[in-house]
Amino acid sequence: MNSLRDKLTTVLLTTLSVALLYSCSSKDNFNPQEAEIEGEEKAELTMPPNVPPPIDRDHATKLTVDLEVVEKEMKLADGVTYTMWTFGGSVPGKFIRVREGDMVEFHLKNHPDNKLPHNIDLHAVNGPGGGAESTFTAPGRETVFSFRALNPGLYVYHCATAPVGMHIANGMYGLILVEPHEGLPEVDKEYYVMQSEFYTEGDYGERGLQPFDMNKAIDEHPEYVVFNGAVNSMMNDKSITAEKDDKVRLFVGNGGPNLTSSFHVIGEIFDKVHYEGGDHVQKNVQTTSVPAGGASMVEFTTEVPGNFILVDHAIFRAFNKGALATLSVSGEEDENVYTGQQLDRVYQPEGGAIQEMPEEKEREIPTAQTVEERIKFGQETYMSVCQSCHMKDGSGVEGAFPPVAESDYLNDDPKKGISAVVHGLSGEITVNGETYKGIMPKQNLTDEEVANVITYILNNFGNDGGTVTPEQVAEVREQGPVK
Ligand code: HEC
Ligand SMILES: [Cu+2]
Repeated sequence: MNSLRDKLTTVLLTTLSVALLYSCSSKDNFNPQEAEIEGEEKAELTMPPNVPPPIDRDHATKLTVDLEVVEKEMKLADGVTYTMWTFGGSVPGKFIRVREGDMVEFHLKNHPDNKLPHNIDLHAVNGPGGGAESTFTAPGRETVFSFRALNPGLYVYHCATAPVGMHIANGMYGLILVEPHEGLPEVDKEYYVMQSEFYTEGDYGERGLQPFDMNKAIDEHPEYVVFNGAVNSMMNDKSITAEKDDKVRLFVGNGGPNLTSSFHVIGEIFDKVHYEGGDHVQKNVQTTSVPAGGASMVEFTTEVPGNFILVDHAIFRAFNKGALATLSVSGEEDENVYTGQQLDRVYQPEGGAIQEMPEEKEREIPTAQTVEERIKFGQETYMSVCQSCHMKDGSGVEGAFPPVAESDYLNDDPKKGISAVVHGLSGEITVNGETYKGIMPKQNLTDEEVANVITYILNNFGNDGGTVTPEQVAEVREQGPVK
């Protein structure tokens, strides 16, 4: 008899404790609207790519946010500047981190040297205009309003003063994180990355102070698509960093004003994505959409060292408009995860070992009898082999492939051109005053073909002319790289 009662008691207790556990862990009755406000604090704001530290408070507070609008000329790309309108002196604007339930007292200050009025629409606000209606602020003024952070998540803020598109296009956006009251899972590194476009009167790379082009903005034809306000803002010594086996969280935003980002990190898989910046988590994601005026939190572990490139996978934006950044991961290689190249050898489609092959057949290459023929044959080689990188008109691709048109590097000594083709070329070189640090693979061409293609280039694209013979090519092949 006793044992039955014991059993019943056990069942009851178990049910009770499960119910208790459930109510504690998944829904703990936190009501951000009713949370008691204890004390007050000033929010720490950070410039990109930095993020303020996690909030370790276990209560809601009155949190003061001070944000100053500064209009100033800033670098958009090498040799290119733009008059940016900024929240806090950076593009994107300073990162704001608050806790769910906080009462945020927001101060918007418009520097007296500025020319225009501004305001702020924070997507984290429940209230008219997301605060815009309360913050219209002329130069030399300050406005204040307060809001309760009711919905945890990652939100965009932006200026909403007419013409709104222009204020956003000029750099007026940033991110505000409302941390859930229980906090976010701990990670090793957090970074702030925000994509946006710039519509300049000059073409991509055209030097000088570039004015805003309203027509290109309306047509949605940006010259620049960038992360954190400038081409190369997070490249080389400014790369964001992590160590092997770090857990990394990126707070990714998109200021637009027009384009949706196909955000991707080359060589990484997002273990978790809080898509659209909300509560839902999608796992094992390659590329996540970040809409204009939206955000996403992505998390991943850096299992192996190396450079991992952040891109908008609408890929011309990455390689031709600037949407590139680097996460540089240090640490020991781990062949259990990634081996690196294990082999690079001659490939014989017919299976050289099994079949009896006729003597390795030389490719049939017509021998040029005249310089004109050399140029003509050279053009064919150029169009089939070289133009994919150096472009049809020899102009190259800025920052990636040097021009062979009017190339002082080549004209200085055509042997350097021969060498690039027969031996390949890497390491830093300067062509017409621009530095390149690319890799040109050595090309599998005969002496005759190399003579033709270099002669073609020398006699086209505004170069100095001249002829290269197969004998000269053979010499360079013998003698090794010329630089
Ligand atoms: C896969 C891309 C690629 C292809 C294909 C390619 N190159 Fe290059 N080339 C480069 C890169 C990158 C450099 C610069 C290397 C560096 O920065 O050290 C370069 C440099 C050169 C240079 C010296 C710099 C200059 O601009 O004068 C010449 C000449 C040249 N290439 C000619 C050729 C010719 C001729 C062909 C075709 C037979 C060819 N390249 C095919 C990528 C390429
Ligand atoms: Cu504005």
